[in-house]
Amino acid sequence: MQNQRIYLKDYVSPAYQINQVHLDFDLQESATLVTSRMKIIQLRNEDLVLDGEQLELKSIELNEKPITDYKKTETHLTLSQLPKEFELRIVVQINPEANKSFDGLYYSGGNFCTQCEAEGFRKITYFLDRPDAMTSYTVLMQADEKKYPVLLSNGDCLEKKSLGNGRHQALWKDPFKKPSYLFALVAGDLGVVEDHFVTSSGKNVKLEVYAPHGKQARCEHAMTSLKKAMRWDEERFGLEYDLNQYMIVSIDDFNMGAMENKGLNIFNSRLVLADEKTATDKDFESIEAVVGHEYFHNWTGNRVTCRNWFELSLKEGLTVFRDQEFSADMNSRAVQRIKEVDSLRTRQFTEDAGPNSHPVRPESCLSVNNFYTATIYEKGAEVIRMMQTLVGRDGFRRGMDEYFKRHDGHAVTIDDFAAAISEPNNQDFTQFKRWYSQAGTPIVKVEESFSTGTAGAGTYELTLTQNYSEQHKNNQPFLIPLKYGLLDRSGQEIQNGLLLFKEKTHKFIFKNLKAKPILSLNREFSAPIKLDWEIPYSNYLHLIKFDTDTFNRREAFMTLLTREIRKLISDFTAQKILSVQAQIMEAFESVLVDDKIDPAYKALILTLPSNVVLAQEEDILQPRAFFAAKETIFKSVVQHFETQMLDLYHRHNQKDSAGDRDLKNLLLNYLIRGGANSGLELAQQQYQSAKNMTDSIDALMALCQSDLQDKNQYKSLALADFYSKWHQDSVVFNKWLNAQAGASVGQVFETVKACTRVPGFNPDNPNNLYNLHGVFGGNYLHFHTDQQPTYKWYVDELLRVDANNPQVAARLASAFNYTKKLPENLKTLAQTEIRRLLAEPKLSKNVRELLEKCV
Ligand code: HT7
Ligand code: ZN
Repeated sequence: MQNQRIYLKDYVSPAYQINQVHLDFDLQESATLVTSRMKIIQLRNEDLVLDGEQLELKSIELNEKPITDYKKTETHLTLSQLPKEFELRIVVQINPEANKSFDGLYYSGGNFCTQCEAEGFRKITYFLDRPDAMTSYTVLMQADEKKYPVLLSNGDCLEKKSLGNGRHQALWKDPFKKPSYLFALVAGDLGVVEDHFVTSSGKNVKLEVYAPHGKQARCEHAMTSLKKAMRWDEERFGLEYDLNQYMIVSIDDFNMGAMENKGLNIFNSRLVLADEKTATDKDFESIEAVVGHEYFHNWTGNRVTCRNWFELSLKEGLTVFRDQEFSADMNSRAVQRIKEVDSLRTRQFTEDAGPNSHPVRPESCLSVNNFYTATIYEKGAEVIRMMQTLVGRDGFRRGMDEYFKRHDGHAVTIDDFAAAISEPNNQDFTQFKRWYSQAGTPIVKVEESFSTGTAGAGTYELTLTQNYSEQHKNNQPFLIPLKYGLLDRSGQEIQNGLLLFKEKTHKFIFKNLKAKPILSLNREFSAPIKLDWEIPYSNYLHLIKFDTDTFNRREAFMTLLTREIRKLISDFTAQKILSVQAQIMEAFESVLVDDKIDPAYKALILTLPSNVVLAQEEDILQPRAFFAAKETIFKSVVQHFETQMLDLYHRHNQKDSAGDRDLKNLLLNYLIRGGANSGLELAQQQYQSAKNMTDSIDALMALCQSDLQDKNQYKSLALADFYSKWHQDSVVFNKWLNAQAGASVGQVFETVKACTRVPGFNPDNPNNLYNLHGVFGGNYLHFHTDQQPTYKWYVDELLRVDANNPQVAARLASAFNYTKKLPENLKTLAQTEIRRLLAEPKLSKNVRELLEKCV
């Protein structure tokens, strides 16, 4: 049963409907009693099969009479010969304190809390734990009055009273039907920040952000973000909040980012708690985005939910698209789009090129928890964005209105969504929907030709061909919407528009042109594809200077750099001397000296492509070659432009925006990696004088990347200082772990192991594990080595974590995604360890499903 594959094609709707459930929690740390009273009707004459795991069954009553003729397995409870309509009362006992999976009801930092998506509710009580089973909930919880003064659940609190015996209770009712994955409960001793929001129709909504006492000041940014999100959803999509109260609770032990439980969001503390001293600019940005994301789920996910987990992208892809649009409206749209695409390329393109490639709507799985991928989320969002491009912004709004009109209160499919968008816009999405069913990143080959005519009547022919990688070679052509522009030699834009590229090969013809234009293709990254297109250096330089599309202007720089780095990688492998071509320095200069470029945008232009993105194009992953190639670029830039860079650093150091800090800290990194002693001094000064966490951690990170002779021991002093300031802070401490696990120099493996032994490190805490183990697993240079037993240590740790928390172990297992691309010696070492892991009989299906494909 445990390791059985499930298939989308096998979907059948539930045979029973639980109309109402009343849950009664008697909360005790190690022995909580959960009593459920369900009003159920039979829809088909079949057995009732309820999901339930790790539950100690105490009693079952059918219409108030105890029954004993049921079948119980480790995962299900089956009842037969039931009437058409009945009430079922089930009592179970659970142990929240012993639950280190952070799934179901668990105990963290002195608080009870829940995580039910995707299948956590079955660890709380027996139920139809599936998203298409919608039920009305009331919840009565009782707990120790002193230890747990705050008692929260979904919806409205109808009553809260003392029981006079040191315990108290609260009764909550959620007026909306919901699937079990949206259930939530919190009991604890928490501080709160309160505010309110008046909706467009005049309803006054109480807003509350809960966090440990003393951390309320760090909740203000989350609260402001929430209010912005509420207003934005009204303005952009006409969607108003529907309950009287909206609560956010910050928890330290949380497997993912946050959870959109109806009216009671539970958040990983790193995505709530922020002030200048403790959070970076990037943290502030993420908090705004994730608070928005969870809020937007109230309509896209909660009011309209998924029929089953194969349809997960229905809510996640759409909600990521909505949070990206929110961030674009709150910040710089150009910068936001570049960051989205960088993340897509780093996370999703890699996934699609690796052993765990899957379509946005997968067709089978072992563990539904493995569905929470970049493909479902980020590629899912790109597919929605393409829909908007096809029907236009107003058309998309029309479609969204139609979607809620048709499906509010229901559990539906991606096909239902696509129909709601396409039909009111008179479009046929049949071909377009291949984006949901076919995996892989299309590779579009670009060929250009120009024939000169008489008196400005030249013809430009653009031939596009769709190709797919070997593992996706059976794909049928996608409908690819490509925004484009044509520039002339003086940099003027001649025309722009949208090409609908539908066939395997298509020739687009542009007539009446004076000369061969310079093409800017896939503007704004209108389709999630790769371009197979080599253009002369001079064209890149032209686009860097003149493209009006900010995305493609940076893209030209990035492509130019990627080409150069790939050449350096191949030169390194061939043991040639590495040197950077003059045109690259010309490109750097043109950007560095251009004062008209916004600093945040300039920082993005100057950022080198990530190793994971570079690795996608290499057949064999040679960590040393990647490192050497980048080092060569850094050194060359610093040799040419150290003075200009220092000047720029100081100019932006005097200003105080996030963009100024981005640029200044990027320059600091260049100076350090480029071997400039000035960089080391600057990093030390910046660390000492930092007034905010961005400057402080970026200086520390820069010091961790330095291989300059550090006679004053700046690095170790700064690390010791940071540790002593922050090791008791559960959020900030992660930055210290991250800086060391991601370092490119020093005894990184030894340091990582030492970090697991310091006070402050919690070996069960997901954030600690992601920032230490996860970051080290992504450190090409120090993880992939035959000089030290890094793989053995990592597998030992995976086994340890998996025994308690398979979801976190599965995320950490991604370190082995590239195994098949490693050089032979490393591949053998890694696969030996992976096989040892797979031989463990108790290994979770989460980890097994991912790593089976790496050997
Ligand atoms: N919908 C939420 C998903 C989530 C989750 C899934 C599996 C295990 C733990 C989890 N915590 C949150 C988050 C979101 O996308 O909004
Ligand atoms: Zn989500």
